[in-house]
Amino acid sequence: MSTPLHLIDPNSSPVVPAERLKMLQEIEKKILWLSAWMIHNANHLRPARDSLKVGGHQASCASAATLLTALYMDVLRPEDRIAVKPHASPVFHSIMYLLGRQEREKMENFRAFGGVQSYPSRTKDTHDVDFSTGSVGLGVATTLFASLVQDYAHTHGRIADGVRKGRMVALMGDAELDEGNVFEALLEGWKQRVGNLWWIIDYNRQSLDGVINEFLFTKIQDFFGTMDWNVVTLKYGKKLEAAFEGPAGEPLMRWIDECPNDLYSALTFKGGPAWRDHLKRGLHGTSGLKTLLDSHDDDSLHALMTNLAGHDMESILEAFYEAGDKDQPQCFVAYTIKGFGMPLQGHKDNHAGLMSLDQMAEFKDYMQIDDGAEWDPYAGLDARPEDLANFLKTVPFAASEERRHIAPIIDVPQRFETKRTAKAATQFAFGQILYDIARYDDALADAIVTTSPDVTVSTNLGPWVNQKGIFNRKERADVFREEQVVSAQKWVRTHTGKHFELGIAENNLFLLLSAAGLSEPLFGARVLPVGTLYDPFVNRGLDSLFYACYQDSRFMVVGTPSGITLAPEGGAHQSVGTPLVGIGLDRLAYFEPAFVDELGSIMAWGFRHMQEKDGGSVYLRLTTRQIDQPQREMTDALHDDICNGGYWLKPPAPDAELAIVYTGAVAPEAIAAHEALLDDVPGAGLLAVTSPDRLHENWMASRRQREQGQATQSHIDGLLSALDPRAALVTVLDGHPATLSWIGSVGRQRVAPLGVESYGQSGDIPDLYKAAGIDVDSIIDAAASACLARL
Ligand SMILES: Cc1ncc(C[n+]2csc(CCOP(=O)(O)OP(=O)(O)O)c2C)c(N)n1
Ligand SMILES: [Mg+2]
Repeated sequence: MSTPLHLIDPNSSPVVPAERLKMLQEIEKKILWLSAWMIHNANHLRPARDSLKVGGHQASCASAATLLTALYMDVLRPEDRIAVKPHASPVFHSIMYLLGRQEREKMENFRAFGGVQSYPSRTKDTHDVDFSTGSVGLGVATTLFASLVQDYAHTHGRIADGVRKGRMVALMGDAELDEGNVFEALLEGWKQRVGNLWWIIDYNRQSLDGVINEFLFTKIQDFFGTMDWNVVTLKYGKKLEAAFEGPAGEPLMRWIDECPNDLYSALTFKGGPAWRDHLKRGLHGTSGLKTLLDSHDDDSLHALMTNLAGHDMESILEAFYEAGDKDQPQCFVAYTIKGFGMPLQGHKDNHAGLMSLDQMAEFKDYMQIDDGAEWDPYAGLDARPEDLANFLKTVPFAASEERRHIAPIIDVPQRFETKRTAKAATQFAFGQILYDIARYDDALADAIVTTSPDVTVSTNLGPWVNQKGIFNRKERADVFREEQVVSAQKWVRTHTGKHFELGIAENNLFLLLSAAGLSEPLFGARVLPVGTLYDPFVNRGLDSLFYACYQDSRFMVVGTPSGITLAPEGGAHQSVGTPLVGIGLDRLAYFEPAFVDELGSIMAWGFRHMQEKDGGSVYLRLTTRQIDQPQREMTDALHDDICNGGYWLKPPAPDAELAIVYTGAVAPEAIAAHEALLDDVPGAGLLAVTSPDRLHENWMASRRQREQGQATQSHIDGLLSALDPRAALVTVLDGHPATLSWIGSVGRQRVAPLGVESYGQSGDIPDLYKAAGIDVDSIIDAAASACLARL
């Protein structure tokens, strides 16, 4: 190689010097090989210990190999962030391997414990994954919200020194466009005027089961065009473009344009002779056809007919450099072939298809890889190892060793003060705490960003928004205010506002929280995101919530109002299973306080937990029910107990025979039942559980520690040790009874679990609590039966 390698001047033509192009094509070959081999090795050469197939997607990798090579080996810079389509994980890791950022051992352990993950994972892969992918559509949409978050962090001066603004990029499968969340995000992006974003569609016209309608691309152009995106179609590679200028060029182009996707795929699978045969029949009598066909042998005819732009390095680079850093979202429709270059190419069943041993032998031969050289980065290439090594050293993406940033911790008071009123509801206290933070206007207020999917006012974020304003890339005045229309809400939209006003799409809420909760590692910006929604609609965005936690994003989500306690609102607005979501979801700490002073402790703990290395996100399940508040001093011990998940509101007498264990809005019923029972069961205890999740997690952790010989006692073990071992427990909450019933297993005590198992009926609290069996009488009855049963 004589030409020095250098960064490309986008104004020069050709976009990339010939020698560089050649090297990129060699690297592409190597990446295609390594990804296919990684999957083959896992399926055929690694000893199996169970009857499950390992799997992997060789054909999906092949269709994305050129695009990802172009991106990582040439176009991307360290500050750019990319979501790679799930099934191209082996391609991504092969690229990292060539860049010296992935170990061979992990590649050999693809899909095994501790090895390369089936789908790129921020938390389980150890190398440079920007956004996890897996559940199709979510990674794509996250890039849109990450772009908005990056803009937010910039306009608010929160980006760490020396961190440069990057492009947000998604390399997506075409079938990801079937996911509704992608379109929810598109519309929101339009409203928020998102600018810096590339979505590159690997347009192989195949999904898992089938071949996609030939006119999908017209709809893509329409959708994206309507949302003010620039759509770039990458259809023909350079060879085909040249052929269109030659003999029978125009008819050839028409023939390809009109060729149904399934026929094109079938011919791609069959190869040169089939192309020749169909062209002869389809273009019979066309002048120049014979010259065209005679100038190609079968292999070169096949190469010509499959020369789509998504596999043509030069065409791809031209398009990417043309897009540059434009502040308008770019959609690239890159025509590709699923299984390109492999014996599987074009076959409609190739999604999870794996090359057989014979096919792999043929492919290996074609790639010129010798036995034993399968993992060798240099084997089989038409490039000298030292030239390749030198090239890899100059790859712009790899210029920076560390792409994950750290931001300073924001101080949070031990707890927030709440108003001392006789009656209060946790939802209103939540709004008041945020309002107070806004008024203090300190570093904590600066770090908090809020968002809500069209329920800002009804979840009590209004006072915060009035203080801090709405963020939008395009400033807009509050017309109602200017026109002196009296309203409690001030809706001015500015670059410096601190609330993202979202439309009603819970997927968007969780994806925005997910992106904002990654702003420390992605942008070096400490941002503490707080989102609110009606608790039942946690279910609507559940996959995105799981996805956000899987990425270890850090946020606080408030589900309010919740349960059947929202009574007359009734029907589908009642949430029953969300406490179980709170318990079941890793990296999410679920709390359901009854009293507002508890919330003051929990929110402060939450903002700290969101910043801790081994911390996580926080889910608060709140209510609009106003209940009597205890007039008490918040001691440090009580504060700690609240944050650890529970405390004795009425401690039991020594060896008491009964305890009522409650969570959340049913506190008045639990208190009343407890008082009523004291005559018959003197010394009965009343246990307030502020976080069934924290109690459970801590109990499980201490069990594991005990099994390893450590002397520990979990918080719930400690609390229950005050009771007689044969005591009865009545557990009660406005949610599924399984949320608390496990507490009986802690000390092997008899449990009467009360809670809500069905929903959908309007009513008032007395009627609904009675129907669900969580009213005072039901608690007393359950206690009586449980006490009798233990005799
Ligand atoms: C939400 C979700 N549903 C289903 C799947 C299973 N699945 C994995 S890939 C795939 C089809 C993907 O097709 P496409 O996006 O076109 O990818 P490519 O053709 O590039 O492999 C499906 C249905 C999934 N991963 N996520
Ligand atoms: Mg596809």
